[in-house]
Amino acid sequence: MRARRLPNRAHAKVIFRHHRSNRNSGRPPATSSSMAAASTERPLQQEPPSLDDLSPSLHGFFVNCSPIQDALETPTSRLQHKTVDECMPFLTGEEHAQHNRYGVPHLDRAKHVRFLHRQLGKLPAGFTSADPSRPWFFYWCLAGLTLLGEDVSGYRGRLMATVRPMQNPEGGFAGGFGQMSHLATTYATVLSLALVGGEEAYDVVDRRTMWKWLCSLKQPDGGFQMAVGGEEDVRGAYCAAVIISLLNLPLELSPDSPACAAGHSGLFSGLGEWVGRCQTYEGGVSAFPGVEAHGAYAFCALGCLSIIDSPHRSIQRYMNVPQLISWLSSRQYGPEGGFSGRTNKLVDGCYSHWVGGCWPLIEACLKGPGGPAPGPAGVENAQRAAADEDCLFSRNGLIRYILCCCQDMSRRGGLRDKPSKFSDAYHTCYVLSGLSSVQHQWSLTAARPHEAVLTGDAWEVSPYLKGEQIFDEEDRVCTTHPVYVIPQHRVQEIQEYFASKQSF
Ligand code: FPP
Ligand code: K
Ligand code: ZN
Repeated sequence: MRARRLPNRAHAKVIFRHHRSNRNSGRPPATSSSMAAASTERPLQQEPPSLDDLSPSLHGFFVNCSPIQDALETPTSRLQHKTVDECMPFLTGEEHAQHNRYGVPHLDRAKHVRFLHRQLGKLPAGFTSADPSRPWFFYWCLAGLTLLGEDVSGYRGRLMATVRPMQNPEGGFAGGFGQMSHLATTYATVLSLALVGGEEAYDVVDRRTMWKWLCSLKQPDGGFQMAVGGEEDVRGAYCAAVIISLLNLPLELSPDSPACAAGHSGLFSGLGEWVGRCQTYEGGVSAFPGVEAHGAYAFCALGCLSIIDSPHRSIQRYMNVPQLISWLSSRQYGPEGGFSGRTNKLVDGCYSHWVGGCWPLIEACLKGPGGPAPGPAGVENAQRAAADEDCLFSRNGLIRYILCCCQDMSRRGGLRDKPSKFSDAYHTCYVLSGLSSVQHQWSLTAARPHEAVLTGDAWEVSPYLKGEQIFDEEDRVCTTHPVYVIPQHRVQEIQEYFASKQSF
């Protein structure tokens, strides 16, 4: 019997809503002004860093609270102050048994690795509501382990056996046997298969039915529905572009696609325009045209545009880049150093990826393959900033938020949204992806000749070494492709395998 379920929303908040979200540390929250006093009372293995130690590497913006304070108190401003108070003792090193002279603790690899392996095993009953998201857990854990330098190919057999029954005869993967195919679970499954690697893993995917199913999701306005009859949003645009380009699917539309009636002839036709319509008056990107901009959707938009053409052409063509940069820049908060997902909301470790992961794509858009691309007026200032002062945000501010505030240093391990939240697989994956991106420098070294082809873009990566390094070298994590968020060689392997296949 086939149980029809509503398409599941991907955000982990939904998955973890039954968990207690606030942990009472049994200690009154420290305020920023009580910081100095508190640090002299509590003996530490090392003295907390002085502001002089921090200032060469961190702008004052990340050391002190903003001198400009809005006098109007609202629930929003109270929550923001509470978050600063919660983070401060972690940012100064006060909360950490060990830290370096910048107040930054080590990345506790062993604990995070153990946490992720545990999340791939049998989970407690509280996770039943997360059952339709099982492919997400595979992706988050396998991607997280890979970022920590673990070999995940040993999971190949188990993964193949688990996802095989989740593939539907109509194409695509569901979150479980007997459920409906969904773009998010299909995306997570395809990436998981790519992560474990190997031809037998790639061959689990039925590419012919996958192509047919994607054609049925392609809409007359150019976008993609997440499931047949489901919502159409920018996650769909990104997931579809990732799946199509990794599996080397034909770009032609099947004549029975709902998009054909509107004159579209290809899976990517009208997609850039549709994504462009999701840019809001704030400069950010919303789930679909007309709603609130959110960081997760900015990444989906830029990722999708970087697949349908080289980013220096497609992002410039479909987005107002100066406005997007202005909105992305506003996501980094001081003194926390982390990113928020939207205006007037709080920092959260997962936006280290959703927002932090936008920066390499923005840089590629501004610089193009070797040298600035000609762009509309207003882009030049940003180009100059990206060219000489290495980046458009504070790398050290973000690194400090991640290592100081996002690690669960207890036996549990794993990474988290902020100190008062529990770690989970979703945050572990995306905090580590963000850490990887901020610790490395990506550049587009070659571009495809024109948008009609998908191959030819070459991305190069090196450790980011400019300026003062506030983390220890052993805490640099592995690299991950800025568009696909799996290692570059895994992207290449799956693409080469399917490129070698003549047809379905
Ligand atoms: C708001 O949550 C979160 C969203 C509106 C977006 C969720 C989407 C994703 C995480 C990305 C999905 C991407 C793919 C590739 C499927 P909130 O209100 O709890 O958080 P906030 O206060 O930080 O906005
Ligand atoms: K959040
Ligand atoms: Zn989060």
